[in-house]
Amino acid sequence: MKQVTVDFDESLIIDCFSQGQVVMVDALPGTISKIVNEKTEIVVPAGEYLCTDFEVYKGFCSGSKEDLNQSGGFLTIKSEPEGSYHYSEWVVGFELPGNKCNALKVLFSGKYSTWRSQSIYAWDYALNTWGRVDYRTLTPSLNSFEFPLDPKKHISSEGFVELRIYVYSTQAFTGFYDMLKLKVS
Ligand SMILES: [Ca+2]
Repeated sequence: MKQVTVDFDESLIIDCFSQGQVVMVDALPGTISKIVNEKTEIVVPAGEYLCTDFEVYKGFCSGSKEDLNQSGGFLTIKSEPEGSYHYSEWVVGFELPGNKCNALKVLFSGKYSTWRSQSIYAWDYALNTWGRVDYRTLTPSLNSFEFPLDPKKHISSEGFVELRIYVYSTQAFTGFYDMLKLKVS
């Protein structure tokens, strides 16, 4: 909540009401005091952040979220057949101690039993939908890479970030996920 005093203007009052904000007329002629319900912006300290949870929607999983926290030890997901394709689909959640930063990146390291094209989506809190943020083919050797997210779209007002990892193929496969973190700078 923030109180500001602005020059009196009828259109401003109407506009404030239309946004669900509270407007109070001040005792001083020609001015009003406006109570604004501002979105609180909390800056996330620079550093690396580990996932808080994950959920597998398609595929057979072994391992835990701790496997994603550092190199060595894999979270593995074996694809699940459905119709004439094999799928793996899982969602990883992060909880940042804030909702604003200048630069946000995903750090990923993993491989597949055989070459597979992997899509990573991030939940877009502005559009309320998944948006694809990375697409590449991963090899059976460890693939380590990073890519940016948009802090304005991909962090909720409560500091949540969600990533969805999606792969499908005509042939069965297994994903070996070594590391999945966020980096804030
Ligand atoms: Ca690991």
